[in-house]
Amino acid sequence: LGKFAWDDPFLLSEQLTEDERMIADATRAFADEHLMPRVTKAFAEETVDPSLFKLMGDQGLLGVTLPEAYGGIDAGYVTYGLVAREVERVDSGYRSMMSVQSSLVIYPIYAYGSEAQRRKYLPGLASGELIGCFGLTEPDAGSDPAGMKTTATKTDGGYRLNGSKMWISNSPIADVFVVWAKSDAHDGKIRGFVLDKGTPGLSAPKIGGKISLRASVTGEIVMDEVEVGEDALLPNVEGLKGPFGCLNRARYGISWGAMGAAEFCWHAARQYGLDRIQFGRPLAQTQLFQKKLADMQTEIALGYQASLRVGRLMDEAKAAPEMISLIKRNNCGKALDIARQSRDMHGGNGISEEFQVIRHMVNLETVNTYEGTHDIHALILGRAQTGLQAFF
Ligand code: TGC
Ligand code: FAD
Repeated sequence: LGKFAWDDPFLLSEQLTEDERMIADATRAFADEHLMPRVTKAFAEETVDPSLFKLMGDQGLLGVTLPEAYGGIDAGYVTYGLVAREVERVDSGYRSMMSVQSSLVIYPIYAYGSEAQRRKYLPGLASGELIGCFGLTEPDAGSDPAGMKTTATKTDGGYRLNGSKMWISNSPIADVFVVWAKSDAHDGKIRGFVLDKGTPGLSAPKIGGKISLRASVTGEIVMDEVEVGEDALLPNVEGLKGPFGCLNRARYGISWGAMGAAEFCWHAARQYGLDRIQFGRPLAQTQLFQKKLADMQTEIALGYQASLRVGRLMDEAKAAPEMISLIKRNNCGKALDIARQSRDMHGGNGISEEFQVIRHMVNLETVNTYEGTHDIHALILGRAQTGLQAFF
């Protein structure tokens, strides 16, 4: 008979390669040393430390799937997921900073960019010397990005961009802006552009007052007659499949990351229940408490197995977007439930920053919403099994 490890019920670690385990362990040590000590203050003060990008870059966390020739570590999607898990165990905002840089900025420049664009941007983005952001969402186009109003108008030597993007991670501190716009030179189709900070007409005001994801900065991108050359256009993709190709990767990483946050909350609830005595015995010795722990353990174990399966398929180029919708939706929804339960199981202490679970809980509200809301992913899965479009 096999031995049961309560904290690794399906022996996930045995399903990883030696390299995957090594990078996951190194990332956990990095997160404990560099991220955990900063997060409570960063969240409380709603400040982001841009030097974290350099630290993450030095650790190899920003270019996990990028070939070495461009500054990456060429390590595959399972590794990318494991890194997201370890970073989000500390805070969803830190994972957000990292996954935007990796999946939403480095990936489109690598996959859709010219060789000159790759050489210009990728090494700096992978090392964290440059900070990137990804502008798809607009004030009037969130779940329905096809409704975007941002335009690119052909000029003599390039394009003129007008429009605004909303809720953009990293934008106030970004050097590199990947933005999506409808281009009149391409029959009104959506095209990607790479803009540099400091270009006249380009600004990125911060959105203040967030009660969620406060350790990651979020802003707008305002483009007021921004003139760029032909070399700003991402030449190798057209239409919504451009941004969605990036989102597939980020959503997959989020499925691991959300489980990392949930895992933190589960372990915290277990420890709290062992330490806290009420009615003459540990809370963890009550049936209700144990049922909640069993539910957490079950959902997290199943969630990781599903993400691992999809990660292996991604590494074999066999993953379908609907598989990613399934795990993004499931793992974010379950993680949010687990964080709420853990908050409750901590009683009054559960609302204190010291015990951290309420920070994860409010962060996961964002994680359940961005990159396709819980319900939007249900509609993607509903369409895939009925053949019927229910978005409109
Ligand atoms: P639809 O007609 O379904 O598709 C339009 C075109 O796109 C292609 N496509 C995909 N390609 C690759 N991967 C996917 N997952 C794809 N999904 C669709 C599709 O084949 C088609 O191509 P073509 O060549 O035929 O034109 O599009 P729709 O307009 O009906 O879209 C419906 C819907 C709801 C699925 C979609 O719009 C959606 O997913 N909405 C959610 C929006 C979203 O996720 N936004 C995320 C913004 S970025 C963000 O949140 C970053 S936060 C990061 C952080 O801080 O960590
Ligand atoms: P809406 O689309 O208005 O949705 C509101 C509600 O209506 C949701 O519950 C939704 O599920 C529901 N709904 C919508 N359509 C339907 C339908 N057809 N049927 C049934 N229900 C429906 N975007 C970027 O481009 N880049 C970023 O870096 C980025 N970072 C973000 C960071 C943060 C902190 C946040 C909060 C958001 C970020 N986003 C980013 C935006 C994010 O992707 C959007 O918020 C998300 O896609 C939802 O869009 P929306 O907010 O406009 O909500």
